[in-house]
Amino acid sequence: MADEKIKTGDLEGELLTEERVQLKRPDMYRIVLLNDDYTPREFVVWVLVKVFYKSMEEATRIMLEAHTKGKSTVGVYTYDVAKTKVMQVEKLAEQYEHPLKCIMEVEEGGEVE
Ligand code: TYC
Repeated sequence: MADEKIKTGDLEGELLTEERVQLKRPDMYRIVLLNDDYTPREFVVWVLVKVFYKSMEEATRIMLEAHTKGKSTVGVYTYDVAKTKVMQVEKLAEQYEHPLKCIMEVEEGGEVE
């Protein structure tokens, strides 16, 4: 299914070239929330609800995982969505003067089967 057959150069029925193109899923970006010693827990939960549309329960779970393990996955998004959300977190953190950080990690899109 991934192998798209492309026929090119059909010249008077004599020349027929076949080319196979391997399709690749788009790269996706994992947003990872990083722990720090200063950002209040309630602020982290509030950001996760506002920016990532998490429920209070899920936001609390993610915040606690970052708090205890050092980091936690918030979600996996397309590049533009991930970039926008990271910038929104940066802006809110700066506005409220907290050192809260999240990072983007690329998840390479594999070949389509
Ligand atoms: N460790 C912070 C505190 O004790 C809370 C916190 C949790 C900060 C998760 C960042 O990603 C984070 N106030």
